[in-house]
Amino acid sequence: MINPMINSQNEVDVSLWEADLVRALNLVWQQLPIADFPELVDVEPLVTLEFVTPEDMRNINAETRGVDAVTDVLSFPMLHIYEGVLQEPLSPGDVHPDETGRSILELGDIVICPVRVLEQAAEYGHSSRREAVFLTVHGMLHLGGYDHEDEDERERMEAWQRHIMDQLGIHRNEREAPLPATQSQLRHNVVHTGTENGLAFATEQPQSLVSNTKDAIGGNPPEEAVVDWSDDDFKSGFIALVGRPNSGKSTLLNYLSGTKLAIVSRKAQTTRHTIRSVINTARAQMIFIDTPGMHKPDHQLGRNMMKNVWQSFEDSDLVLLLVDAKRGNITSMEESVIQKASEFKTPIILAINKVDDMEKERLLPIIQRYSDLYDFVDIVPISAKTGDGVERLIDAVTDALPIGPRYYPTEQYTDQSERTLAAEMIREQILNYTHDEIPHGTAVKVNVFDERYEDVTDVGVTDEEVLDSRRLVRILATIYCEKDTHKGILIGKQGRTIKRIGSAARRDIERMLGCKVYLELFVKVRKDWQNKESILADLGYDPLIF
Ligand SMILES: Nc1nc2c(ncn2[C@@H]2O[C@H](COP(=O)(O)OP(=O)(O)OP(=O)(O)O)[C@@H](O)[C@H]2O)c(=O)[nH]1
Ligand SMILES: [Mg+2]
Repeated sequence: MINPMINSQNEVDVSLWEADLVRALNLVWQQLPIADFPELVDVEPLVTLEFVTPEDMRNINAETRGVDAVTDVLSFPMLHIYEGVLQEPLSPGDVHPDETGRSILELGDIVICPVRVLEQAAEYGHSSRREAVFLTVHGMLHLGGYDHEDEDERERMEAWQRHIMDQLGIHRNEREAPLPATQSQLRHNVVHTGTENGLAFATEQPQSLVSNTKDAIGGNPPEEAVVDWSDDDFKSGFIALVGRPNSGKSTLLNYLSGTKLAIVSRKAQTTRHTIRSVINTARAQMIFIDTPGMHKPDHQLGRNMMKNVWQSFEDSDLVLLLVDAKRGNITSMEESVIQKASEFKTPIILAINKVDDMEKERLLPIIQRYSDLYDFVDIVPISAKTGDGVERLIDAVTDALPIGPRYYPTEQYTDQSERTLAAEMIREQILNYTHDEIPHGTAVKVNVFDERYEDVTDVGVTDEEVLDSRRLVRILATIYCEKDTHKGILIGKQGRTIKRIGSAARRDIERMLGCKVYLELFVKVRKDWQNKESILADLGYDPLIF
């Protein structure tokens, strides 16, 4: 347990924040892998929290970083930790006894400028408590070796930040009075407060999937989620997200849902099965269906994937065709989408994606080419990565949907189980760490998903309370590949590759589940598995019946 040393030498009384800041420090610490380091079991970690005046902050910033400006938070780690993992053995001097004889490990200092806290809270329109906690979480993640030097690191750090804030139940839309703390209450709230800007995802959305994935779509609505949409103009419907491999469908789905439901990679044909995500706004409920990229299949897996694309599309109220702006040419696949949609009289919206990565002048000719081809309901340039244009896309989708009921309670925003997501997160790391034909020839099956809970014996505990008491999930998974040589590559020299895949996947899965994960991976060869219906069915890659 971190019992921070707090030094406050400034004009703002920080005592009101203290309890929350201590909670925040401990929540971050408990989730860092280093906290489980056997040598640290009996050691007390120490963090110093310094609250300084703007002048002092400017001086510290100038002296330590050469930046002559007031800033909100600075961190000074004492240990060499990278993303929660100690990078070198502790030296005897790192742990020292305090006056009561306890062994203390100094993690470092977090320096905060409370005047900046108040200014930023006012600027962002949320409580000063939220701002102070946010900066403390940020500072503590730095002490735990998280950084934002490059894009990937920044994404991981921000994901943790959101996750911790969510666990703390301190949300961005909190004004000075606290909002309900549970995820279900928050999501309930998001839908209502969403009228401010019309978009649920634009307000802070819980990062963790824990309570959402627990009930797959189709379960009974929890009572508190029943909202009376007695609005005659309320829209709803199913939207098939289709397009070539790599056009950014899964990136868009993740952006819309505010969390990671679908894995993403630079390699084509990343998505293998359809994934539903329910997006609630004040005006509509949209069920987006991410589909595998459209391609000419050369094995049974690919044929099943394509069957699912066409099936999801036939049952949809709207098709959202995504094209990559950098590949402005129209393909025969896109032409068949248009033809099929016309047969079914399903409207199509065209989204031209990745506009963040192209010269603006190139956009107009692409729009022209596509509008000459077909009378799309709308053509919207977007960046699924930065979110540019997505708000306008949501408006266009809402306009094009029929008047309809809310099909799903706001509690449920995906049909993906935690087990499936865990398997996908392992596969994503295989895509990251291997090349050539290996990523496409592998599949992942979770064989064991064993959850350990603290004793929750109270009568009437909620699902969220049960999930909060989950301490560990033990996952055993098998990676299937096609050849012995592939198995060797997946394992790597002295098991290095499989270790990397495992530890990166474990971190992602921990973030998703909100608790510690023990992950063990096995690699097995199953020749020609992509053509064997029974294995495909076992892996969940059979054609779906909608
Ligand atoms: N610059 C930029 N890159 C993007 C954008 N959207 C997606 N990407 C990148 O494009 C690549 C493919 O993204 P995915 O979301 O996996 O594409 P997909 O359409 O789901 O691909 P399949 O599942 O293979 O059909 C990834 O490297 C993404 O990071 C965007 O708006 N801008
Ligand atoms: Mg995809």
